[in-house]
Amino acid sequence: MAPRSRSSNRWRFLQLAYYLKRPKRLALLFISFVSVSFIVWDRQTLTREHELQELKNYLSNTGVNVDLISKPKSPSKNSIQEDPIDIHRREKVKEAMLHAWTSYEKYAWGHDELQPQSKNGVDQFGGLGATIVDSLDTLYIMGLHQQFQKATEWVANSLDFNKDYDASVFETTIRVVGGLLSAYDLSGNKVFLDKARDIADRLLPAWDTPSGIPYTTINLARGKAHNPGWTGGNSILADLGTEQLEFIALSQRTGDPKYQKKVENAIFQLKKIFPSDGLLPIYINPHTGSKSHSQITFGAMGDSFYEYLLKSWIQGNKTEAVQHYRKMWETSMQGLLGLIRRSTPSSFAYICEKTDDYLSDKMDELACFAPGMLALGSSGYGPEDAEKFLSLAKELAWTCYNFYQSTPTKLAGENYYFHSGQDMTVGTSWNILRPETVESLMYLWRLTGNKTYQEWGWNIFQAFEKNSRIESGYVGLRDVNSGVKDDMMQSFFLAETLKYLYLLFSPPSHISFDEWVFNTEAHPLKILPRTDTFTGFVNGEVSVSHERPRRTDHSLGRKEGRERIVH
Ligand code: DMJ
Repeated sequence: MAPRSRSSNRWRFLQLAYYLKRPKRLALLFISFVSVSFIVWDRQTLTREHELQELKNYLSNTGVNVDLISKPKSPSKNSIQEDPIDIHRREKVKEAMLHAWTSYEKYAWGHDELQPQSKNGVDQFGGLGATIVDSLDTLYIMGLHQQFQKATEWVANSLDFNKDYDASVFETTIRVVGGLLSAYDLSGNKVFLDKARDIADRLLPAWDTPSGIPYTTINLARGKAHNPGWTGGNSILADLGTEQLEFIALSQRTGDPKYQKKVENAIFQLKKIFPSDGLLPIYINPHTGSKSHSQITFGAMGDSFYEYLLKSWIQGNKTEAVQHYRKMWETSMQGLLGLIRRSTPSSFAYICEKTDDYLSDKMDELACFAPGMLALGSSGYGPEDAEKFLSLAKELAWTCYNFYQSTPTKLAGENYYFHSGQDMTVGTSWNILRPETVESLMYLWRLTGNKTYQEWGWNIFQAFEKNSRIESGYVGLRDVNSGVKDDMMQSFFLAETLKYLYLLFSPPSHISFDEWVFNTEAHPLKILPRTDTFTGFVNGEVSVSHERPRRTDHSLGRKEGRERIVH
């Protein structure tokens, strides 16, 4: 008996009853607990601030002017209310980005893209470090500071555009000009703006055609532009109509209207030939400015022309100067309604392609950006049309999600055919890590608040993790039925797919639609006051009077942008 009593005596301090009988000791214990917690918390804070200060000192010593994302002064409303599942999923996506980035860093640094199986770098864009430039804003938004810093140094010291290379004007604009401008808007580091101007100046001669419709290809070192043979000498609708956001943004930030004039002139040329249903064929003749006989599609070679009509209106603050964009977009959306059919037996809505008067029951996964676009544009309509287009957006998103769900790997093929009684069947069966469906899910989730879209996005993310992740990066699939892998990590996987997924699990106020507009490569551009006015045509060219915004350009909301970053 004696030993048991000694032992219970020894542990009496751990029993609640002991303290309930001794209130003074209870009070002392409580005070000690609070003091120790405070000391530990304070030490951690000091250490973090010390690290931040060290990094700041290092940056200023190396002459790099980057604003670091500041630690929020107090937890934001959003972080308090956030769903822990969202936080967990966001972290998983961030980890995926880190895996993609470190693989690229290890095996392909400085090259355009990584071939993860061969562990090689390849230069499909002329050797402009496309993955680095495309990833800058994703790294920034995800709070991957060290990686962003290394990428910044590469841009400042190694990015060289003087390449004897025939570059795609479209790809270079959306990835490089867009990526640099977005990094500038987020960080305020002028090196990005200077580089954006350098590459844009090299692209600009592409617009020197009799009609002002740009050529699709230009030699970056020599400035010689042309259209490739396979287009029959024509320019491509999605190319010539997807440069407006970037070049307008560049004019706004430099105060030089020449960029904006070129790209807006192309739209005014299209306005002259714009049909009553707002649907243009994919080939436009740059010499005459007329349509060439070809297909109408919301997929490859047509898609982002429609996206930029809407987004140029949003970028222009929906002001009088940009009303024509909205009008053209609404006309095109009426035309889009004429391309919608529903499958049997499950009634999936899909967007047909059209040649002459013939509709073909085929839809590209690329056209899955359309649900997001429709949702984004729906609020500019009156209540009835807003409801109609939002509801179409939801239907199309369901179809696109089923492009993924209907395959054994749960990843979508490149395009789908719809046959009577069979719903959808995969046509071209590869998957190259494209973003369009998760892009639309992000828009729909933000604009409807319906968490179902997050669930769909999470399922798609898990399918990428299962099928596309390998030890040295992420690869596409040669076939979504068999799961056989390819050997390419597209830069848009880091620029778009992972960024949209990350934002799908972040509060909508992070890079909010009220302050930012995403270019077609998912690079957010800050919406600035549109200070110019369209003053008509002079010698067949658009004339705009342009005033540089009074406040320093990057100060407009840069701070707000930083405060909304999710770490
Ligand atoms: C991206 O480069 C852009 O989203 C473009 O508008 C379409 N193709 C790819 C992604 O699929």
